[in-house]
Amino acid sequence: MKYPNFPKDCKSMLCKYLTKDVFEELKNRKTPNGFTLEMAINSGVKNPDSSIGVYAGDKESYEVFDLLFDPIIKEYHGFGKDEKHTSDFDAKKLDMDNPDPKGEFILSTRIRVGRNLDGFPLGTIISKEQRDEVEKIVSNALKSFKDELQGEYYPLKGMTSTIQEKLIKEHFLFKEGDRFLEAAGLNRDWPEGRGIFHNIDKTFLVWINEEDELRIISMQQGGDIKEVFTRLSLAVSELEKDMKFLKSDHLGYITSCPTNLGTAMRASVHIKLSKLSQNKELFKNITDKFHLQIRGIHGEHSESEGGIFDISNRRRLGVTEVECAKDLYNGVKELIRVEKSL
Ligand code: ADP
Ligand code: IOM
Repeated sequence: MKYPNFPKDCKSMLCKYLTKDVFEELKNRKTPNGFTLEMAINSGVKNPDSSIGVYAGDKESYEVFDLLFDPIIKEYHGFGKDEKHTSDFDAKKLDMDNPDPKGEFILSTRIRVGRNLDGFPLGTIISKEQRDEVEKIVSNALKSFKDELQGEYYPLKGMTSTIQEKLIKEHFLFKEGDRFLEAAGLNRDWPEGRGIFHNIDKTFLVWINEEDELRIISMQQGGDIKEVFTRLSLAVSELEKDMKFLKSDHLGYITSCPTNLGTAMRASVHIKLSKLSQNKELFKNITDKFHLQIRGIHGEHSESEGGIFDISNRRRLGVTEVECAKDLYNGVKELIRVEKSL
């Protein structure tokens, strides 16, 4: 394997941190599951417009390829090699009102966490049999969910394209054919082993075997972050009764992309900021100050439409779940304050 030929304007963290020295040091290493440097960097090599460009194959990847992952983790989360991650998913500690009580700016709120099962490699190198097994374990556990969390599992295989497209358009389902995931090995055997569980109102959803083995999601119209968080916290603790998630003291919940380590939580709102978004510098200054990320209306790598943005917490490791939700709340309060003043 040769050192990759990155284009000159490449801005991904892979381009930044895969120096020739790091490459030489790591190029012949392998995790016990057979995950190599070539596999870890393929997504960023094939897609120089990646923001990060690196994926893990298993928990061990973060140790075996530490020379590459550590600086990325440091820059993205501000989290150092000797730090310990702590969790706090206690909804009672979220002392917050609805940041947009009149519903003038926030269209909807969504909070998701990523999870992977202990005892299995990550989706980048999972075998078809293992992936099917994950689907079985998770969808069976969800069958016993009650009350508001009660719902049904819909495998992707056999779903009509009309239903699939409608679910994607309405922001409930992951998209198909993502080139970043494709190059990471995450789309192998598509659509086998993938699917979506949701309750009747589609306020509680679980994606099975996308970028992570589970994406556990709570969402609803409007800006009640606390209600969305409370539902998610309950759902995650119910799932934890039936399965063990992959985690470590240092990195928290282990995910295939280093941006999701720790809480693996992305708490977001779809928010209309018609005026503020015209002033790109001011918009960026506020989102940077409050540790927020700006995405387009159809998720990562998509564009905004009609002045509506997907705003979410950026830090996920070295902060608790409660702090992730507070990052979103504090930032959104400020964005609304400034939007109103313009
Ligand atoms: P993830 O959040 O799982 O990392 P994406 O950024 O691809 O993945 O988003 C997945 C889907 O969730 C997309 O359709 C996106 O528009 C939708 N979404 C994200 N945040 C919200 C929100 N606050 N309200 C409604 N839909 C949302
Ligand atoms: N989480 C992952 N999809 N993403 C950070 C990809 C990238 O742009 O590198």
